Amino acid sequence: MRRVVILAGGVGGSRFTLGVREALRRRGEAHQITVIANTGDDLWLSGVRLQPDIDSLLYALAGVNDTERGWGRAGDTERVNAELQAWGGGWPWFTLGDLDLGTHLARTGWLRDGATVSEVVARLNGRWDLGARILPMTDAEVDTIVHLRDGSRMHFQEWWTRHRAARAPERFVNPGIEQAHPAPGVLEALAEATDVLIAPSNPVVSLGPILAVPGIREALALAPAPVVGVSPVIGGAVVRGMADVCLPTIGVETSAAAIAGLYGARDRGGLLDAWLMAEEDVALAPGVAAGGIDVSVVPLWMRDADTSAALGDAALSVRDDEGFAG
Ligand code: FO1
Repeated sequence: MRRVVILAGGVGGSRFTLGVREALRRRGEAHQITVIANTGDDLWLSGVRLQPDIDSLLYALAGVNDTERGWGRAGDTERVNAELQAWGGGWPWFTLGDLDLGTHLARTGWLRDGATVSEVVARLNGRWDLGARILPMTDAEVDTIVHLRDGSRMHFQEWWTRHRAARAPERFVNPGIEQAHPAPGVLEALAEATDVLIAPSNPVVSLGPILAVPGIREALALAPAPVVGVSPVIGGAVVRGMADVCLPTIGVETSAAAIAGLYGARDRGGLLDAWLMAEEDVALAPGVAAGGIDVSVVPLWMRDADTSAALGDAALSVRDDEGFAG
């Protein structure tokens, strides 16, 4: 049984997870996929709890996501949102689709009834046959706050969707994360995994919060499986999202090699055994390898089911290599 654990944010994480699921299906191998998802993007708005990364994964795995817009449900309408905004509720720059609101209402109701975040996410998992299990990184509320260089601060979602990351960030913080615990099942999944994959998600605001939950880095260090990361940068530019605005806050260049360096080699106190980087960045491969990380140079563009499955297969192939087969 192949037990694959993926650490992921929203859109990049969803595409990559779909690719891994497709690769495993094509291989015909018995498998379980567990996605440990970022909850730093979560927020309260108009009395409902939103979980953008969890919902992106959920909708994408269920095949009901809006692929053009990149978030929300395909074919959604916005009647409730129009009415909410007519009342002056919500955020004028933020759209809550009608179908999407059904998810938020269900989630908020269960939370109000006393369910934990992971119990709620388990219920969301149960509606569709996802071929994967999504776990929140933690049950604690640790929403990402952006401290701007002008001295002000705001919720990550406001910075991202209202300001399109145009206001210079100084740092990103997740208040309370030092006291947070990994959600039930997270540490067990890492201990039992045959493959641990770090999706090509934003290293600062998607993977950063996951890795900041006390215990998760330690569990990665001890995991018996190889830890394989996938670069979110191709040819020196981010594939999607605005990681290039976030990386300077932690002093990291927007390059496949610099991000590999940020994660570091597992046998030198870091996270990675292997790093998948793009053909466009092949010149940087020797530098990454010199840092003690096995490098595979592969096509990283996930344009469709076939290219995503090929990338998923490349990530799974690391363990198939002799060194990790045990
Ligand atoms: N992104 C936008 O750019 N504009 C929106 O109005 C918006 C609404 C929205 C509602 C629910 C949800 O789960 C996600 C939503 N997103 C929206 C996407 C989201 O803000 C970000 O892309 C992610 O959080 C970044 O990972």
